[in-house]
Amino acid sequence: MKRETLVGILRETGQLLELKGENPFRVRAYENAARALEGLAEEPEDLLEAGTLGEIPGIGPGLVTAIAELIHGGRLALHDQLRAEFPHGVLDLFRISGLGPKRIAVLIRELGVGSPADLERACREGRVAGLGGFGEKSQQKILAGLAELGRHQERHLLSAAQPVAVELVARLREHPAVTRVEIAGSLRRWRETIGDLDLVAAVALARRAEVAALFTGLPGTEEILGSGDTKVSTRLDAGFQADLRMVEEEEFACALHHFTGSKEHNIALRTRARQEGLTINEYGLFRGERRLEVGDERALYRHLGLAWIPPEMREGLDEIELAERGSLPDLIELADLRGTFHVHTTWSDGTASVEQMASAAAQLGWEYLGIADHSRSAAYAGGLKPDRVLEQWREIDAWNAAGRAPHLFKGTECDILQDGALDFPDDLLLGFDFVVVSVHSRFRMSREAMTERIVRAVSHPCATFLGHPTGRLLLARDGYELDLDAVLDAAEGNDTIVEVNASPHRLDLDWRALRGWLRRGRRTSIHPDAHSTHGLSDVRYGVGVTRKAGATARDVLNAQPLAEVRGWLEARRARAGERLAGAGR
Ligand code: DGT
Ligand code: CA
Ligand code: CA
Ligand code: ZN
Repeated sequence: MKRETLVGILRETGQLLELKGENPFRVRAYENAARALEGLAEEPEDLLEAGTLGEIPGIGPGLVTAIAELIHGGRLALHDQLRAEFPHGVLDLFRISGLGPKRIAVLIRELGVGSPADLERACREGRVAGLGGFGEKSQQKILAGLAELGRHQERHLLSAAQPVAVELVARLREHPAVTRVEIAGSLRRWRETIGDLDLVAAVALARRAEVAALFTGLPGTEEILGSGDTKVSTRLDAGFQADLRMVEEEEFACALHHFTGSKEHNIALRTRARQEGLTINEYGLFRGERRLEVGDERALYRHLGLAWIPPEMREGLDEIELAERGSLPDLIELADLRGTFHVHTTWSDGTASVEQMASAAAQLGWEYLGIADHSRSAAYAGGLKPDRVLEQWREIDAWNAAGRAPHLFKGTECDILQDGALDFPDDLLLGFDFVVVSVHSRFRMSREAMTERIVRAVSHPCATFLGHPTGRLLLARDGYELDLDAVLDAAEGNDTIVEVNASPHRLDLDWRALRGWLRRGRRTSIHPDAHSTHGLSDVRYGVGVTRKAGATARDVLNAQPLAEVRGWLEARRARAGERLAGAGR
């Protein structure tokens, strides 16, 4: 067992005991032992074996037993038991500066806070300020602590890194010595989260110091981690590291390829090169000592007998095989989208009116927009009662009757109730052009119950789309316990489309599972879940992960023209009407 794991478990045990309000001496025993082990010159294993672990200051007799349990069995029963007693995210609350265990215990008990995300919501809604012993000032402090935590976590949302990277590239491109510069790494592959940012530039050796100085002096740079002729690293105040690699012009294509990764893809490609008697590294492609001319990535792949593989697909799956057979998919592009579904307005919890959302969609060149405000049970999100739904329909009908563009579809994001029933009666559901069914409450159910719940919902004749299928919030909350395959089976059986929720906090369905869904011959649809006009452009993240899954425009409902989409929705609705009438008879 690694020392840091051992220390981490002891420390967490102490923290959780403290949250429970346990005897402070017992709590401190765990923290002291963790600290003692951290500073130990010898290996804890060796001392345990020699029987001298208990002689180390800070390690009491009870703790020797606990450490022995960890070293021998890899786990601590007490720790497991405590973990099960508290929501998964509570330990992250300890990482917020200025927040101690006593106050965390109050937040858990009084507000049901189970993670930093919960706490942030509670602060924004002013519920923390209202607690005894907290007040407005501590609420502000907690928010600042949360922002700090967000900046220093290990991974970052695609949406946090991308604009920063685009800006850095633009600034580098302005320098006359920079002949080429591109984003590489996981960001270029459109991974849903990013560890650090990688950039590759072609700069003549004599001018690299100038470019390094430019890069380290860019606004938003918090710290210079290293600066040399080939690599410059900085820490940005956005919270992550940026690595700039500088190479010669003739090396650029291979360097860009190398630092784009993924590592798995690179390894597979290298193996293939070796079979052809070639060597690839970050500086070039070689036959023996001789450098082959590689002007761009296409040339690199061509030398290996392969079609160019889009960065999104370079994950070390089956992309090289597909490139070899010439059967790489013609991936969907942002410009292929003709409209979207699943957007919110001021009718529920959105910040823009129907008309404003429609105009923004028109600006994006879209032919249609599907409005989907919350249903009645989503009270926290201003869910609509049936009479309000009818009122909203009148507004949308009037828009369409006036012949305005884009065409608006009448929809709802209908809550999936605890038992899998939908939140509106069937006759109302039949009046919508489309229905997104989503889980918004009671996330913590058993895997069986949650699976049964969602299977029932996606099997409803009116369920057009399954919304954010796993409920995950990236870097904040795992998806619910779920047999996803069973849900996908049911969706397939009912011709329900599983959405790609393009909110950068969700990107759900995950692209790995989406590959499987597409391989069933099913379509998806890319939805921004927008709560503002600005939010509509989140579809670009959805397109990124949908490309990762290998989707073409044909695989995506909202890449189809209005007439076709309307026809499909109408046919589906007619069929739902027949099925419900048949069931009622
Ligand atoms: P990240 O930063 O964790 O989101 O993921 P990446 O993919 O950006 O990884 P990073 O920044 O560590 O390295 C950038 C690329 O450099 C990576 O995708 C592939 C390449 N690379 C890094 N280390 C290795 C390695 O050990 N072997 C090979 N073949 N490639 C590597
Ligand atoms: Ca990276
Ligand atoms: Ca890196
Ligand atoms: Zn939702």
